[in-house]
Amino acid sequence: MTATKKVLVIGGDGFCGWPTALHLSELGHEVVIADNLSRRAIDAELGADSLTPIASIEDRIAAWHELTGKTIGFARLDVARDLAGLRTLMLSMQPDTVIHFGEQRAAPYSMKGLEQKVYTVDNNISATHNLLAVIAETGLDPHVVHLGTMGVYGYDGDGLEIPEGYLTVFVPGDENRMYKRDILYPTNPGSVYHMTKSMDQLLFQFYAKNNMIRVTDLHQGIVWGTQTEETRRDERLINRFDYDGDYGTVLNRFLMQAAVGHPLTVHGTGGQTRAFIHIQDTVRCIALAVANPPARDGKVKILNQMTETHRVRDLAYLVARIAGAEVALVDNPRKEAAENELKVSNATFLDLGLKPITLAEGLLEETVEIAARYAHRHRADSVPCVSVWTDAQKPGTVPAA
Ligand code: NAD
Ligand code: USQ
Repeated sequence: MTATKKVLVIGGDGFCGWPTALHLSELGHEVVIADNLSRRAIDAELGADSLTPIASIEDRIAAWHELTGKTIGFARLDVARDLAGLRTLMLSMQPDTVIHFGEQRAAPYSMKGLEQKVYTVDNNISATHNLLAVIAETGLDPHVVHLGTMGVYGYDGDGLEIPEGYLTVFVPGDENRMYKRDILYPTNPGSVYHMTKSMDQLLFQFYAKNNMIRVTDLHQGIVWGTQTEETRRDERLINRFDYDGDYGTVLNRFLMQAAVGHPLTVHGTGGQTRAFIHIQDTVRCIALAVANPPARDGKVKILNQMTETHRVRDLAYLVARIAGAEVALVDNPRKEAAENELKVSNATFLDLGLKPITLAEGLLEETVEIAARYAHRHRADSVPCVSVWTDAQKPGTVPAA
């Protein structure tokens, strides 16, 4: 039996946040979502939309109540800008756990231009810092669970297994003495978005040391899939499925492209190796993190939340084989290593009992249940990746003053 907790889910209307809120409510926790609905606003700005028809947050919550009798609270709140609102909510709710998903999470969007770079840094750093500063100032004692990213480690690996957050180094000193240090694994972000997640790590490190705030930072890989046990109970609970060039993650993009007969857009040679996790496992991992807060020892607990690694071109050929699509090698809009190796330790979640869903099991179901079923809703002009990493890749030259 799970101990019931009061859980505040910041960013609980998003792709990972919504199914997490439902799962925690299903487990008997008292859940409140705080979200400023910026993700829906960015869809409108980009002229993009979820492939799946997502209901409004009010309708989602009402449907969950109708089906289960359980209540999820909702506060429309910008945690990056409304410091007083965040403080009031925290004091009135007194959460045992705060799960922090509330950041701008698309690397291509963060590289689109001046405004998007500045917005991503302002939003993500202020959201994280406001939360930590409010906890420190009020003396509240929630366990903070943050969704970080595997991308903080960088992707120029040569096969060294990436540990869970910390690297033990030995530095030779005087008189043959060796000094041992546990340091944060050196960050090597590949986009402005990933850079904000690297900066978040320092904020967590400081507040854990200075205020003894208990923080679990989940370094998550690329999430694929759409539905979880809870979201598939009713169409009004359906999760979002991003496929556009900014927010669509690679595997979901390939599935949708195959469903509409678009060649699968492999960047460069497709030699990039990345870490992946199914959305159902995301939700399970977060429930495990909520149930297992770290000791109050001044150190952030960092877990790698991923289950498999794959090379992008292998994924493309796998999807092409299952769905009968063509593969196209397109110019890479990003600045990233053409090929990399990736080995990752995910020992903690496996030790806590996670039984991962593998690509081999889940891919066909996802193709039929979601990509093919909602293919008619896609907007063809949202498919290409138009955000580029360097000015040299942009057509035209110097912008107007
Ligand atoms: P998402 O964009 O679907 O959801 C984020 C939610 O946060 C949205 O509902 C948005 O409206 C809200 N939000 C953003 N800024 C806010 C603010 N200032 N105040 C209140 N709400 C705010 O993203 P997601 O895919 O659900 O990702 C959630 C978290 O998980 C992110 O922090 C992301 O970095 C991390 N993550 C995601 C993936 C992935 O593949 N989707 C992988 C690794 C890590
Ligand atoms: N890619 C293609 N074709 C496409 C789209 C992407 O080849 O059509 C390639 C990219 O060039 C990249 C790889 O696929 O090499 C992954 O791209 P992605 O968009 O799926 O993932 P990424 O930009 O890294 O971001 C996503 C989430 C982000 C999260 C991150 C986890 O949007 O929130 O932090 O995955 S990780 O990649 O482990 O850092």
